[in-house]
Amino acid sequence: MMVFCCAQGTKDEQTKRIEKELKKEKEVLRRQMRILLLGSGESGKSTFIKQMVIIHGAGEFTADEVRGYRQQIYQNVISAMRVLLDARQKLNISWEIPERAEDIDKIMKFTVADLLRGIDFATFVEVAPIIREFWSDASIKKTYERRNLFQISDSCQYFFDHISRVAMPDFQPTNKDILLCRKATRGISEHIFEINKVPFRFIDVGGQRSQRQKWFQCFTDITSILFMVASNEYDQVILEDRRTNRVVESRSVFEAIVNNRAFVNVSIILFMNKSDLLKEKVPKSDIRQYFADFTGDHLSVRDVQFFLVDRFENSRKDRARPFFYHFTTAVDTENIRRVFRDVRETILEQNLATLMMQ
Ligand SMILES: Nc1nc2c(ncn2[C@@H]2O[C@H](COP(=O)(O)OP(=O)(O)O)[C@@H](O)[C@H]2O)c(=O)[nH]1
Ligand SMILES: [Mg+2]
Repeated sequence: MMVFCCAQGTKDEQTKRIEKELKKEKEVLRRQMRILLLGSGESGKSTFIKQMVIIHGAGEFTADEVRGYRQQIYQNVISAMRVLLDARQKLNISWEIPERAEDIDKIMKFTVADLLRGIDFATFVEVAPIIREFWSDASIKKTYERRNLFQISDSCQYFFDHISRVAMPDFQPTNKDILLCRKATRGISEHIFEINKVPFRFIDVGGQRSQRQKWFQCFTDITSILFMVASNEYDQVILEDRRTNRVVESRSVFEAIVNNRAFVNVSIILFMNKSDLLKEKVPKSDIRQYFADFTGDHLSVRDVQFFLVDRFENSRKDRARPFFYHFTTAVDTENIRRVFRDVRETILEQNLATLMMQ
């Protein structure tokens, strides 16, 4: 009898302990802000996370990460030059200095598999002078001017312009280099930062069509969604089918998210990103050629920005819900510091409002 009692007592204690722990875990989950980053490929989701590392995390990247980015930058440079060489030929633009054509194979010989495996310094330093020569050729510049016709990374010009520094044996990528470096996200990665004693968990996902079925796994217990749009993409088509306008694609993804019943209590914040690149593009590329319903001054960056925001806003079925948006430049740390200060307020307020309703 005595033994039985004791066992009973132990079991009760155990149950109590488990219940207490579960409660604590629930409390943590309740307190933790779970922020899901969504948006099509190359809109700036992973760049935003890098900014969180700089602003609210360690402040800098680890030696291992920096080494990884260094190789990734070599890869970015070679990949982009391959794309330009291929496009120059397809667009039939003649070389300014025809002898340069003799070196084409030295760049085109890299296969996609080589590039995925990673490029080491010894390999890069051999091809860097050739790439610099190519970049200085008027034909490659002309090809680059027509880049909305093909698929090339937004950051390649920056790295071509800095190729001498990048090719130095002691090249250490700066934060700016790291922010501009492009690496496609596969799968799901989570990053947690404590901001003013509140834990924020950011969930970063791949954005391309093939990656989107993985998004559903992250849809539970979300506090907020940051939806990224590359606003400079209005004259480009998507990589996946090379036909659909990138903004149209992005809007239809947004429409599905914003009207999803799973998110009725989730604050959705739109980031109209790549404002710096939009400013460069607006005077060169007339938005009316791609969006016939554009009214306003096609040379005004503001008009273009608000036209794009309106297209996203009017995809919402429940217009009574608040709509939050920001014009951002994800590679600019000061801009993101400022924007995220506002966003954090919105997230916390909306979260509180939801908790009060429960
Ligand atoms: N100039 C500029 N480049 C950006 C901006 N946001 C992202 N990028 C670049 O665009 C590329 C794709 O960004 P990434 O964050 O990988 O996009 P993701 O696919 O949504 O994760 C990277 O090379 C970034 O450096 C921006 O606001 N301005
Ligand atoms: Mg990414």
